[in-house]
Amino acid sequence: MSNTLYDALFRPHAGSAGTFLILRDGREISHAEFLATVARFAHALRANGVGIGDRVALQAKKSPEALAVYAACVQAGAVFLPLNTAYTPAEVDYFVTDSGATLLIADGSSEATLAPVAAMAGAKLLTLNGDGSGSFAEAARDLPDDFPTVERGADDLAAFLYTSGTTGRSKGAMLTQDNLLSNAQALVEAWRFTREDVLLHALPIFHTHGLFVAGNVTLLAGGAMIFLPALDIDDLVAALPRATTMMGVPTFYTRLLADERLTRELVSHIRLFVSGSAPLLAETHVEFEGRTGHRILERYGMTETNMNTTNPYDGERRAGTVGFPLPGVELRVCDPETGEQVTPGAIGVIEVRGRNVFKGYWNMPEKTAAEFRPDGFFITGDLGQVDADGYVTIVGRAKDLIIAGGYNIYPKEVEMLLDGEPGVLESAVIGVPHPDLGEAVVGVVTPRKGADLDAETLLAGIHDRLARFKQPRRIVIVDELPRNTMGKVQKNVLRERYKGMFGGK
Ligand code: MLC
Ligand code: AMP
Repeated sequence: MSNTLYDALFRPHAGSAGTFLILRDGREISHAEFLATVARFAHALRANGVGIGDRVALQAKKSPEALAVYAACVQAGAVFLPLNTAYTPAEVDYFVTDSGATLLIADGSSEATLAPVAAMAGAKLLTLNGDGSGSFAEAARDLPDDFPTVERGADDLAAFLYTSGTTGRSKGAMLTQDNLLSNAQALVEAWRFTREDVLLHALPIFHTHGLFVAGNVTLLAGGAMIFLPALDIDDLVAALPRATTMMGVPTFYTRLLADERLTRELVSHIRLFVSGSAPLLAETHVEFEGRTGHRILERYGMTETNMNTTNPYDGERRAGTVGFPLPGVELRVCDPETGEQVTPGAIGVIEVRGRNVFKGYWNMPEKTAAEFRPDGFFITGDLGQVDADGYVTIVGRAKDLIIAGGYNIYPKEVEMLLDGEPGVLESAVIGVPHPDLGEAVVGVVTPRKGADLDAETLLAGIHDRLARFKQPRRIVIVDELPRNTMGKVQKNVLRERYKGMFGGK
């Protein structure tokens, strides 16, 4: 039976005693061991009612077993739906209900709170803990370690990744097997990954970056990953001498730079550092080169499109740019209003087309239609320009979006909650420069007449409904919000006013 993704990423490693995962405690898991777990998990999915095309939601700590759930979904023909571990039950409720997931697998510590959520959504709930235990693992334990891979074609769905929207309602981006495979192929080629590579992996595995860019690329190349639970600089320092590559969001690099143990010697075994998911300050790029001799390779992507552009492996990696479109990716810069291509070098909205671009938003045909041009180009909402040499630079965003530490926060979602709090007339949520996270969330709130607002009460009010990383780091209470002549809140004025709040650049 052919299964586009399984055949490329997993099947080639059947029976291989080569190391796939190196864990924090030094334990190593071979490709063959990993695939045996995957097969048992695929049986467990099937035994728990997951059919072909059904959605399997996972909100679990990073572990080899959590990664195996992804692979098991591929093998069993299910659609994998990873969820940020920071999401509150209220947020998980939305994703499970909206996607119509058949099964929700969650950490044991959230079982009690998620049980009513799963019950309401008609999903079965099983557990998977960070140490690999839990009722899902238990259900799989005695099942066979080979599984008849389900036939799936290039256009079949492999994953749903939810991205928030400017309306405040999250959208399930539907990614096909070919979206994922074609992008992994392009990246392996562009970044010269081979089976000799050992990727230092400290990213979460519920997003495109850690799951598909890092995971699929390593699997396709047949290499190994030092698989760390999260970003911890002591762990990175300990692991760097054994790794050949590392991928991270810019915070990884600024935190490394803040540590005096980062030296040329420490990274002498590394051949490539990759950064993405948020803008890498040119000065970080320059400082990192000064300290280590390595020019960080910056690339640009998004959940809906996988990776779009990359700086060159061999040519000049230009600080402040995201390089060139990957082979197979068409990129153009257009006037956001007219959709006409801008003159060369001018700023406009970046649009992309190619096998990397997702199939659409789940159950949202109008939203999908609104974000594609009739000729199939996807409107990214990122503002950019292409210079005379073809390097793409991201200069801003047409979408109202904050990126903190590589996580996206849509102000609208936060504003809707703040606006619903007692005594609030209205709010504007903005991102301001932050030295560690790139941007930090700030809520600017105006009180209703006579209301006595305070920041702590407001934060407590929204606490249970919003993941912590989306919550404002600071709330400012003002009499009124600045508006233009059309009555629209001028967020640029607020961003300017509060830009020095955290001392970021
Ligand atoms: C954690 N916190 C954050 C945060 N991460 N707040 C804002 N933004 C973030 N990104 C908060 C926690 O809620 C907690 O709050 C406090 O910070 C400390 O938590 P922690 O778990 O110790 O966090 P820390 O180790 O500091 O994590 C920071 C980080 C992490 C940058 C290492 O956020 C991270 O791994 N980010 C990577 C995100 C990613 O993979 N993005 C890719 C998206 S895909 P409190 O108040 O409780 O103390 C994509 C496409 C593409 O964008 O192109 O790749
Ligand atoms: P997400 O929806 O989480 O996939 O985030 C995608 C967004 O991250 C893009 O639309 C960009 O705004 C941003 N992004 C990703 N990589 C870069 C980069 N290298 N430079 C600037 N912004 C980036």
